[in-house]
Amino acid sequence: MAEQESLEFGKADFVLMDTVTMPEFMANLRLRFEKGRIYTFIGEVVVSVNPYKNLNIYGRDTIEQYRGRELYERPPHLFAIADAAYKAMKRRSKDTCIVISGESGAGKTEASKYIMHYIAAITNPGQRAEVERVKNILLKSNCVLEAFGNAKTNRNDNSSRFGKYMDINFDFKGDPIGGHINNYLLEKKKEGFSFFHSPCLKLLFVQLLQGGSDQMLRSLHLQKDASAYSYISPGSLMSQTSLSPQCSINDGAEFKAVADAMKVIGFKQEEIQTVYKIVAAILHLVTSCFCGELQRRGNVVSIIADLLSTKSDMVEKALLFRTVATGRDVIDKQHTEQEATYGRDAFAKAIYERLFAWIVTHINDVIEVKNYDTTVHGKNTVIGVLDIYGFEIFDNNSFEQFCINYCNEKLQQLFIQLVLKQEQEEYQREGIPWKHIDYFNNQVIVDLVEQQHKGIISILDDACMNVGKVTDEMFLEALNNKLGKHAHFSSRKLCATDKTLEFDRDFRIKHYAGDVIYSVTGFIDKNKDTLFQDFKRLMYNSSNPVLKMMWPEGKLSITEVTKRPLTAATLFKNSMIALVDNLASKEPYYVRCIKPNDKKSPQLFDEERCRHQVEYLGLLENVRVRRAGFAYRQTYEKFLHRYKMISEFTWPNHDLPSDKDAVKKLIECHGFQHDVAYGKTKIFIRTPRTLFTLEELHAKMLVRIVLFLQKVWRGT
Ligand code: AOV
Ligand code: MG
Repeated sequence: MAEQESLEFGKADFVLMDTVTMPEFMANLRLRFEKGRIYTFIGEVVVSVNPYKNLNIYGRDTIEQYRGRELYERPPHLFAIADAAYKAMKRRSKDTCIVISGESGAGKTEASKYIMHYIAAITNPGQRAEVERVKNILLKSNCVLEAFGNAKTNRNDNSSRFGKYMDINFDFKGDPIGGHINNYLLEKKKEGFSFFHSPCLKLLFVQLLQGGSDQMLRSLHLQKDASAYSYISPGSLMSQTSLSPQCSINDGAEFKAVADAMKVIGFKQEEIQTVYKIVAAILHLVTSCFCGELQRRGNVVSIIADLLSTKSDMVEKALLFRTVATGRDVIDKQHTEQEATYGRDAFAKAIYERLFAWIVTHINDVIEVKNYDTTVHGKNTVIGVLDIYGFEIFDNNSFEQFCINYCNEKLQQLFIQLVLKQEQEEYQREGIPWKHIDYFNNQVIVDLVEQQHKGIISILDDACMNVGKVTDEMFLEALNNKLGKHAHFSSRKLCATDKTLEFDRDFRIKHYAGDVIYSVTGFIDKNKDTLFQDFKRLMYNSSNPVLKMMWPEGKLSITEVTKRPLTAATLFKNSMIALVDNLASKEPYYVRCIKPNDKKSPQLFDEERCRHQVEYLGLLENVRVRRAGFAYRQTYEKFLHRYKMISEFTWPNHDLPSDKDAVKKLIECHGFQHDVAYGKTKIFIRTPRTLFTLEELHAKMLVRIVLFLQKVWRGT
């Protein structure tokens, strides 16, 4: 349990509440928020409330206070959790992970950065150059990935539009020697715009226009004046990003920071050039119009061709035609205007997605652990940090929100499995008297989305199998038929009186964190995520080696492409299942982030909004399980192995009938019997303090033994 700062700041650990009730929980959370104490423990879980203001609590002096200390010795902080994960990894050679969850704008990304910052600060005391290099890249990678993958939404000004799981590898000394980043589904398009439109890219464009030198902009065929691009409305570049004047000024500096970070990471000058060429090409691409327009804008085509290092006539052909194989013949079929627009948008999206993936791969290449010999250096261990897009509800929710919210269901399920379920099951298995604590198990919603054959993703994939025939509305119809009776699914068709839903467009999922209405519009297209093969070949034939590398499958000719690729939803589902398996294989530490209000205000503690989050995150249940539970457990055998030297009854060996009896004797002779319970195979210790005392006794005894042995050797 956390050291008490002072009661004026409320309770540092919710486990210390007098009664475990919602009003008391909320009163403590509010009091601490108002006093600037944004972190509170629930045992080893950190609850964090976004302060929406800069607090002076992340500096060097604070880091020193947490370094190497036990979790409960210092006031709650992200650093305490980071240190606990680090210690577990170092002391016990355990792979650990820190899972940061909470809704959009709750403070996950900021938390992940402070955690990384802490780990970087406490490692490599010997200043080894290679370790410094790796640390530097790990830290700088954030800046680059955020520039390409974050955006302003109406929930968060710096919203992560991609999920990130970063593994940091440590050597036997506990210093970072490498890492690996996995990224998950990048949102490429916002609903409600008739042209390709990505909020992340917009920010990049603005940065580029503000920060790029005149010469650079000229080479990219861009004009410095952003208003020149306003003709790409609806939703013009500037108005939709709603950037304030201050923000625009910062974008110049931001541009430089990103360029510098790319250099530090090891991107070569030509590669950085290519990155900007691609960004510019996308901008030109989305501003190009079609058919007669395209001819008149021949200039745009040649600009795109120049930026992508390919030929104008090939770009034009890929935009206006597609190659189809009919039996043995291969013919060029001209697009309708609609097809051409679709193709162009898909192309722009795909270039952007490949660019992002390439950046991640590039970072991974330079931080990959190479030449680590475990036989010489011992085990290489890992701390994983997960920062993903939080649960979100917009006015118009589409395929991306569906994926993002499903991801949050998976993470909530993992929390339930590891913190609420397994814990209680273990007490039961061990025969420890235990009153079951109820909680809402969201597995039912996870199944609704991902179950084979019956889940929403399967139904969507089935719909996508019927090429060109099935519309979004028919997909909704299939959902209605198959899921009509599901308690967490509804649509207007099924519930005619529900006026919040559109008759033939919407369906609703009752998520663990709230009801979300999804519009089916675009589900099929986004799931199929088809890009005409012609674009892949166009890019593969680029004379720019970086671009060529991004499109390896462009090598195949039309007659060789046979396999239907997995759909976007299935790929996402598979990546989520793999992610959860990976996290479950590690020792998890949790940060549960809460968003105090929807106004980004540092003052306002919106009681209603906060209570809702406390409820759906299952925090009260977490306190109950933790409070009734035990901080530490160990098999009798292992426990004896470590502590037998602190009792005359067990040292060097005991003559009691079983290890369990020996442990009982040991515990009683130190007077800890009121703080423990004896299970079938394990001893359970309620408070960390007892364990701490046992450790002290163990350490003292070691000193005595050493002194004794020295005496023996000296023959005195
Ligand atoms: P998120 O990652 O949880 O949302 P962020 O970490 O981006 O949310 O936080 C949103 C904003 O809140 C930040 O840009 C900061 O202005 C502020 N903030 C968060 N944590 C702190 C802190 N510890 N100290 C000061 N300000 C903070 V999303 O990525 O949208 O799910 O997808
Ligand atoms: Mg984020």
